[in-house]
Amino acid sequence: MRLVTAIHCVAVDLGASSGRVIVGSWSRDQLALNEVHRFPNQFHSLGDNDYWDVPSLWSEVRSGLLKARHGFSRLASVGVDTWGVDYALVDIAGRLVFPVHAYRDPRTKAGLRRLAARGLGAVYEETGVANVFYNTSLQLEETLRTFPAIKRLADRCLFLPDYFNFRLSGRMVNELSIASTSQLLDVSGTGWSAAALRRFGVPRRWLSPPVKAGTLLGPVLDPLGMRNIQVVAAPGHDTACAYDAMVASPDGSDIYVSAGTWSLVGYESEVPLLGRKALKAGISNERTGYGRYRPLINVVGLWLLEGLLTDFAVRPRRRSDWNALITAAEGRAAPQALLDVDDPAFANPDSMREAIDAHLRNRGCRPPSDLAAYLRLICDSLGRGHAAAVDVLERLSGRTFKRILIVGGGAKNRLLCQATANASNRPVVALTIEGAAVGNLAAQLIALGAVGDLASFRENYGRQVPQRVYRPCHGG
Ligand code: LFR
Repeated sequence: MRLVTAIHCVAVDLGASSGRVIVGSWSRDQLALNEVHRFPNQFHSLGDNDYWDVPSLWSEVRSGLLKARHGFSRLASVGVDTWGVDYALVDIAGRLVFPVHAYRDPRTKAGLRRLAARGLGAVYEETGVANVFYNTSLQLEETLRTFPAIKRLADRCLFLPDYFNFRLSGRMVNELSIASTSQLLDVSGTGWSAAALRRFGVPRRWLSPPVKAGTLLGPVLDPLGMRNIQVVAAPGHDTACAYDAMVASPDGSDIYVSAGTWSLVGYESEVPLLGRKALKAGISNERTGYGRYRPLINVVGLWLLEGLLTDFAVRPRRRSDWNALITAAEGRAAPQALLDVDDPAFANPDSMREAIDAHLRNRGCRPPSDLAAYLRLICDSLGRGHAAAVDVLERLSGRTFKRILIVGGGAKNRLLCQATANASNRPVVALTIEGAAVGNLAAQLIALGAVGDLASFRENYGRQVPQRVYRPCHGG
């Protein structure tokens, strides 16, 4: 259908470091984006634990929706995506019965050690998801062990996008892509894994059979004053949305990097990538909102830079400030040694600068002298981390990846894109778009019947999306 009058949809895209509300207007097979609201996000530490400020997030979602309604007289729908794995435990009325922990909370480390002692292979065979300390599986296990009464108090486990969908529509559902980040979904179907639920002690009644992206959840609830807006279950996982925005070659020869707080390096497939080698390489077989597989590797990502900016007490705001910092970093000498981006010391340190300095000193290297030199070190190290992930995915899948497509904040960082091209010896195509929001909007447009399917969305969107190609260059 070639719409002439525009259809306006709202994407609520919540990231671990920032959130945004974007109106997408689709007409004549073109998507125009309008960011109406953006806000910082972070978790808060209290004692030994880390928590999300859910009421504030909800208040930002509402502010964004009000701004969207103010700017656009007819909004057709809204969809929500967030980072993976985190969840809210609620009673039957949707009231929070437990604080919402942030995934970097170290509370699950003992659980991961216990799991490792029993052998990590079984849970990987069941779920296809790599064993990392922040998986929902281990988080729920820790809560149930520490507070057994929670079993009675909670009626439902809603992943964060599910929870915001519930606040908007009153419907409690678990969406497939976000469910697939939990390490509780059966890798061979689209339902929950009975073995994994048993293993982690998670009550079956807390979860409902996952719905696919595009499910209509009903109109926005009355108190929000937007009754004519449909709530659509977008792919709830931001990475699934970002992958949907990849205007990839249909022959499957592209590999993706969604470069934000994390760098998620992966591809789409009809089949999961399993086995001992995949387990060892830390490959997670997450799902698209439509049921396909996204075998991917989590690389630490621009979280390294986030932490450093906090340590240096600077935060470039405008594009020009970022450009100045990147130009300074480009002028720095190549680092003596690169960071091993798999070092768990970078997961949630008190000071990222100290963690990086200690990591370098342990290897007999001097730490960088200023922020620009740290940025150079981070980009070169992430470039090598991306390349290593691409190589292992290529080797284990038996595919050939000719190009790397990058979306997210990292796509705007030319130093990172060039370092990735150089280290991987492949062209890097940077799509300087809000990838997650675009994939979220695509799901809404498909659900509303304005676009046939994801393939036709990508084909149309590919003609308009700004792309910059970085070619490998080893000239120093
Ligand atoms: C990226 C992301 C990753 C997930 C991590 C933790 O925002 O969603 O895909 O592994 O956050 O949830």
